[in-house]
Amino acid sequence: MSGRQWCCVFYDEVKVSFSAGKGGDGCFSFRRAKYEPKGGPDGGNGGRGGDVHIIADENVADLTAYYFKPGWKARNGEPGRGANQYGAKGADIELKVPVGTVVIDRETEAVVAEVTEHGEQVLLLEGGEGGKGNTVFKSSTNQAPREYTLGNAGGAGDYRLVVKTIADVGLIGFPNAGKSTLLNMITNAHPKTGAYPFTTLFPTVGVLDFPEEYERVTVADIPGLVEGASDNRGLGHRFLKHVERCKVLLIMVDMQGTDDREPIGDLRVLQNELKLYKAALSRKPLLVAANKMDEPDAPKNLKLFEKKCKHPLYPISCVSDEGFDALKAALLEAVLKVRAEESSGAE
Ligand SMILES: Nc1nc2c(ncn2[C@@H]2O[C@H](COP(=O)(O)OP(=O)(O)OP(=O)(O)O)[C@@H](O)[C@H]2O)c(=O)[nH]1
Ligand SMILES: [Mg+2]
Repeated sequence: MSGRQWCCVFYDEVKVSFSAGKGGDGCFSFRRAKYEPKGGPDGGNGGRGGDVHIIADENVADLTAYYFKPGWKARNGEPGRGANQYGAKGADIELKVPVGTVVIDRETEAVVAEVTEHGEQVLLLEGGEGGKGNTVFKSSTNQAPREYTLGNAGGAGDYRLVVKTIADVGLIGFPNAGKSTLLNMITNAHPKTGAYPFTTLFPTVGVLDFPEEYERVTVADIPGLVEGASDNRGLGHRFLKHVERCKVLLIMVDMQGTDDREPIGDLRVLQNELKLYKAALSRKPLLVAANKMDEPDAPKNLKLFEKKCKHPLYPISCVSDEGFDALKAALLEAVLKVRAEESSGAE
């Protein structure tokens, strides 16, 4: 469930149980006043139970709060009282979750809610209706009703909360390919980089600015994949869910072939992992960045790679920032194309 980076733990999937508040019971009461022996019914209605809302908040980074406190309950409605006093409504709870959170019912595995924009709110569970006090049952033929009803139970459920990162571009590659280095250089994000595998242990999203075009493209650095990731090897497929919503995929390959790796083999393995995880991922527009072009073996490897790579290819170096402009322009173009397709499809 978690990855360690420095002292931080990142939770992007947790099991929780939520319940809305029970409605307050209706009140059974008759007015009692001096010189008024048959005061008539005055039992008030119970208040509604509190609702459970999910609200997307961009300031919430992950689901840690729900890992440590998996059970949440809205307040019950207050019971009605004599003198026709209605019970107060139970307070709602607004559960703040990261943007991109999906709520899955653990019993049916159905997606019951999803929040994809900051501030988006979904009513997940409704509080129970309050019971009716005996005043409600008064009629011309029933002046002294003895009926009243109890409050209804509120909704409840066991869920799985899953965060799926929302970014335009998903940056994928083997550990050490230089993904985080690129994100550090071209976006405002600063994920940790290092000359050892699995430096990055959770997805980081950076914003790539295009001031002249008045455009912005978000790029998610996905922790290094390895062969068998879709089968849960390495950091496993748990991070592949973070590319499901990306519009465009950018695979980064180490063109130096560090540690005797073969660049074209790396590309094939990564593409295969995406396909094994979900066939739909392999239908997304795919660009390839050939990184570490400053290294001695890179030009020779690139020549072979170019012949076999069937996707738009951008040789770059994060040491000299060679090729960045072409790569950035290509990313913008690919993202704008998908955005246009999506908005024409939505019309
Ligand atoms: N020579 C050279 N080294 C690079 C280049 N880009 C990144 N590196 C180095 O490669 C190593 C790995 O870089 P990271 O950015 O941490 O790699 P990553 O793909 O994020 O790795 P994980 O987080 O483990 O998946 C670091 O030592 C970087 O300095 C490059 O263009 N040229
Ligand atoms: Mg990294």
